[in-house]
Amino acid sequence: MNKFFWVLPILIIISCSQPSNQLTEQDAIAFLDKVEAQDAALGPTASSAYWIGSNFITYDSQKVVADFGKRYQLIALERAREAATFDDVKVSDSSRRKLNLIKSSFVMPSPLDESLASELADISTELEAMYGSGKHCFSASDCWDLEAFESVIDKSRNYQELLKAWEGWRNIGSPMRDKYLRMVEIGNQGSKDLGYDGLTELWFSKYDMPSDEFRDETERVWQELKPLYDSLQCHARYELMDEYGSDLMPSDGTIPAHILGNMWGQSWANIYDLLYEETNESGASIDLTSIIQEKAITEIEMVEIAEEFFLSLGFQPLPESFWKRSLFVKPADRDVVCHASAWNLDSMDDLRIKMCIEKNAEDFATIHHELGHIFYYQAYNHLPSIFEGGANDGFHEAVGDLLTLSITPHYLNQIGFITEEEARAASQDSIALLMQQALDGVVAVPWTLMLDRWRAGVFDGTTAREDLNSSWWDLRKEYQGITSPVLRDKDAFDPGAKYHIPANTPYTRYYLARILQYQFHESLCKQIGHEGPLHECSIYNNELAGEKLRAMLSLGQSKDWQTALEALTGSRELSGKSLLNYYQPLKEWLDEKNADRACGWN
Ligand code: X8Z
Ligand code: ZN
Repeated sequence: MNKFFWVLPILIIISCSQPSNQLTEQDAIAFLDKVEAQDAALGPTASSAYWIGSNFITYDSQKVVADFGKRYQLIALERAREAATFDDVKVSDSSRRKLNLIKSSFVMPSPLDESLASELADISTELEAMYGSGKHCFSASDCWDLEAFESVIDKSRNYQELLKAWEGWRNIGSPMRDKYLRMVEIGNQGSKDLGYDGLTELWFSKYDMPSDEFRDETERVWQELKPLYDSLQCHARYELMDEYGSDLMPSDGTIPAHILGNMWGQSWANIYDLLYEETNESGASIDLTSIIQEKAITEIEMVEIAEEFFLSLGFQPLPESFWKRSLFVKPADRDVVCHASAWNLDSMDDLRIKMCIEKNAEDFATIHHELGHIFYYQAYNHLPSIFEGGANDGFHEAVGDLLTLSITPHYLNQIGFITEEEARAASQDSIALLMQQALDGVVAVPWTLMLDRWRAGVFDGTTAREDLNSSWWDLRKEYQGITSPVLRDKDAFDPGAKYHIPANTPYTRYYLARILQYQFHESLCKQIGHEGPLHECSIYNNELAGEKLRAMLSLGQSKDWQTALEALTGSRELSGKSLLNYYQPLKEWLDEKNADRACGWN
């Protein structure tokens, strides 16, 4: 055949289609401008609707939230579709990043279908409200909410009383089960429509690398940290065995989940006395909860103290509206989502936190955590709205946590919490301080990793419907060496008793934060010339540390996270080394303690 016969028609098609509808970089810029304008117009009202929905859980507020949820979902899906039309158009790096962010900015997408979007919004809204207003009644006049159950779990040393509270709260999970599964079904369909394999791929594709590679990275770092966690788990198990007796301890090397001083066993700070003080007669440990209570520091003062830390680094004071519009104390007369959160309502300076603060050390740390989000917002709110976000979600979670590493005895003396004498005594006992930090920071590592491992299995179908709860406990055992104290009912849904499951908040972010906070800390401490052990370094009052931190925060999500990490630390890699360096003295102490113990679980 004459070659011109088939070449010619193609040339004609190409030349005909060009002038009328080929997209250009100008079109992409116009589209991105439209998205920005839409965000500015719709964002603040939607945020107010969500704020009301979380602050006043009522029939009507949930209707409004579900309606906004549906409408926003449809808008975002239309945008993602339009963004994809620029896939082959040559645009600047910055526009390309914006287009990619628009295509992947979903947590639980529905298909582009009014009725499925509506069903999904109804279910998600209902699940979060079920958690927020969750109560378990032992009798008609004896109903307990999460905070009531936590007041037992956090403090009691009575095995049976603890068990009753632990099981009591988990009753709220089972009614969520079928709704959760339906939500996942719709979310998977929506993810496929967006070009992903499903929700798992969507969730793990947000880290500037292919999802499989990211998963391997998280696993690599976990293998670095596991020996430290394992030695802490072993020590905890032996000390708890002393407290509760070996009859009550499982023989497989694990710890029952309800005696760790926390509803989910995710921080063991409340059993610090059992794990350190009782056996070491140091007497010099700092009990922040007692200090806060003895000094009669109010909830708002706790927030002011945390704000002052940020101001000492050169951040701008929080606006008047923050103090007026935030929720600091649990209201007595209505249901609210008490789980702490930070809000950026108008991408300018309407910044708020919502928290049911209790006067204790745990909430003092959580306040720093929340203000970390707030000052991140403040640092990047000058950027185009598409770039308003953390370098990745782990960075957003790590900022406030970074500061908690600087709450050293010397810092506590500087802010008048303890005397110079007490600070000196506390500094003598570095294991006490490291143990207190580890019961939060090290304990969180496997927990924050296993939670999304569970979700990944549910999302991609490798976990069968009937194994939903047993796979949760398999993973808790595998990663944390923690087991359920009782056989769980066949329709139990224990993941539902943890906020982030019904609320669909991805959790790998906290895993990343737990690692990044030490990378940030070690690097800043070096840059400000700190010499000596890392746990003695505080960046409080250090302008240079503040500048370095702000330089990274103000990038928002305009650059990949590796570039942001490099800006602060000089390294582009997630690494467990800084965490291990920080806890090195504790690891040695634990190894000595555990020398003759049978560690590990099967
Ligand atoms: O959910 C939170 C914050 C809000 S972003 C209070 N955190 C995780 C949790 O409570 O489970 C902080 C630590 C981990
Ligand atoms: Zn957070």
